[in-house]
Amino acid sequence: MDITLSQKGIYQISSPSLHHLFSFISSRAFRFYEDSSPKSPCVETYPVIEEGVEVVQEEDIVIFSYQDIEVRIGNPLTIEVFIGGKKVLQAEDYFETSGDLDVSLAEKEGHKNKQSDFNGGGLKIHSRSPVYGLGERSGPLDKRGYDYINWNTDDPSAHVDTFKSLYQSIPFFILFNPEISVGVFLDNTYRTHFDLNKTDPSAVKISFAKGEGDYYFFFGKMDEVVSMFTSLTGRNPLCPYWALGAQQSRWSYPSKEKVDEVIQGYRGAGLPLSVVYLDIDYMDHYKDFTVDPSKFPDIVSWLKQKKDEGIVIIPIIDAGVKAEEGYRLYDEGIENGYFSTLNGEVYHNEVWPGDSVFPAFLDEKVQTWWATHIKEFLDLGFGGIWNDMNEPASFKGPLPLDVDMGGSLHEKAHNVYGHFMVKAGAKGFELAARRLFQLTRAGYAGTAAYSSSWAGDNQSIYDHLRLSLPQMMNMSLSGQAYIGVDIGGFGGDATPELLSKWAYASLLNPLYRNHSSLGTTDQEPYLLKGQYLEAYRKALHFRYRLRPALYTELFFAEKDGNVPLRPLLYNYPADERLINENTEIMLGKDLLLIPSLFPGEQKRGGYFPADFIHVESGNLYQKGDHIVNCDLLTLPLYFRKDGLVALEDDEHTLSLLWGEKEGAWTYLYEDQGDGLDYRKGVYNLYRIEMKQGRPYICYLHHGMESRYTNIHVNKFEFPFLPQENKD
Ligand code: MIG
Repeated sequence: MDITLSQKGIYQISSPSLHHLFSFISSRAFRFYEDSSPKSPCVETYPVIEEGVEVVQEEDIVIFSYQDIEVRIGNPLTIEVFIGGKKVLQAEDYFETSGDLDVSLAEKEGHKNKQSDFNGGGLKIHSRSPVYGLGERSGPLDKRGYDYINWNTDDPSAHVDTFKSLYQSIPFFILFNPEISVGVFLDNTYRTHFDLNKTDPSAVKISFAKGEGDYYFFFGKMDEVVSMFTSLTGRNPLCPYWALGAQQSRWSYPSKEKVDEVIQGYRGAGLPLSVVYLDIDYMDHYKDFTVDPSKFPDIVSWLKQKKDEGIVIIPIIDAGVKAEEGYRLYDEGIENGYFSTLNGEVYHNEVWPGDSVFPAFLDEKVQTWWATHIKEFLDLGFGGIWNDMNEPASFKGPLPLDVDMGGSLHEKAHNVYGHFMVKAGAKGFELAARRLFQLTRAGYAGTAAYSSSWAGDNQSIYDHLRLSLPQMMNMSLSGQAYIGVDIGGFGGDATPELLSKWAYASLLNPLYRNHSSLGTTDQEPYLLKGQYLEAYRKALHFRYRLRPALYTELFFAEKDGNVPLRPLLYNYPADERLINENTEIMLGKDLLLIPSLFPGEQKRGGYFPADFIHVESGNLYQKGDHIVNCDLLTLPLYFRKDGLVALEDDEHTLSLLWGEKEGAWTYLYEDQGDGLDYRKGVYNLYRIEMKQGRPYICYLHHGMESRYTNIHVNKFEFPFLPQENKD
């Protein structure tokens, strides 16, 4: 084994089996990677520790130490990590094998073969710890016992627990420990396979089909691990304030009359609304960056009119571009060689517009070109961009693995195709000098820096209502702050009960969007009747009040890598009861949602990790198990008795949820709601603290006149009567 200093702080380890580089990023993070690792799609630069690293070489082992962390790398490959003398990680080289059973007959009968193509390399980590992260997945919060494949996949059938892939691939997970959790990020964009204590209950095995083992390890409390991961890979920039309001979508609202009808429907039913999406049918023959003038005549003045009415319109943009001479985007792309190629010829497949080609998004020139079109489209008056079909999805079979997507073949580019599409899109927002607001279906680690995500095509089934909680929590723990699912479910027909329960269960999701597929029953909330309408309205009204809390959480998500939507364990890591709590979710440190997830349910078990107060009744629930109301007309939301939550009653009035704890405090962030001036300091950040029954407001940053002129304590529409819970 040979150790040399390759660059300042970066050590080369060479032996017949090792050709790796090592560097500390901090005393709680390091990178260990093959020296042939390519440029990362998401990690730009990071601080390499140059001073204070000690390197000791023994026969077949090298020991790197820095402050209280010690990393021992052995040959053949083993990795052991000690912090303060305590072992926190043990791993070794791993090659997934194919097994030697002949599976050909079983395959003929239709059984899937279990042979592995993940024999490019990998790592076996000795661990029995709960596992979180991995981005958007089906299955429970704690991923132990499951295995997942990182390969962005558009599968419209109902996502069930055994699905191995969905639209996004974030090859990052957290091995939870209340003191020192371990974050592992394999920055390899080829197909990768993560077996989380499935075939071996004492090990997590990660392997890749091709490419290099490029690993980052992070150590610390769960919140610190996520924050280190996002500081490396990128964070959601703060969304505009309107993005926290109600959003309505459908495949499709085919004309401006229909959109106006939806807006009127909301208004007429006393439901607030902020955003309406235009799905593919607004386009002229599904051509990106076109608007069908027969359906949306004079789009610019219509968009202006909507804006004045307080409604933001967001169009969908698909990855596949119609192959049609005379269509500007196609012609420009052909002329400049901007489309993906196979054997030197532009590659064609089929998507919505029919014969289609695929921008070579991995090429920077293509990104710049795409950005100019995004800018032009935004300039018409659209408020954001909804990116779809960017796995990329295609109708005539998957794209061959050797399609060149911009200097990178499909097998390597696949998992980052959507990532680079939205990176290009984000450049378009910069050109237009607009605050970023994009949604994307596909993504990789770090995609959050360019786009927010929704969880794709769920269905109008209770299973998916239940899935939404662990799915959001794991996406959150994978570094995605602004996320949501289609409220009411996309595929299938939502019953009124399911729809209104979904409105409650999504209350804390930053993205609050009702969306539904072509051919399904209409599920706009104003079509609901009686108690279902009342329930949805109640959810929406409270949601609007929650916006300051959501905004503040999202501000800190960008600034510090705070996780807005949280599993309860994030706030209460010592409480083992919470390791696989799939039916409750928190926003920040003080808000807890315990929604109904079953039809017909009126009451359910609720576990309170501390003393909480129901926001409507004022009932106090002491730490522990309780039976709570979750009928249609009860808001299933609680706030921490010792905490403080700032709600917005109207544009100028804040009201505080306060459980009468002296010294309870919260931060509050406020800015102009849109635009980029907040980056130049035009914002306010307050710390509000309760002292002797009164709120004391301390400016941490004072950059503009506050729009809040009134502040009430405990005064909001609902009666607030702190009292012992009698249930
Ligand atoms: O597969 O544009 O996930 O939200 O409505 C259909 C039509 C293509 C998939 C998206 C969905 C959207 C739909 N799209």
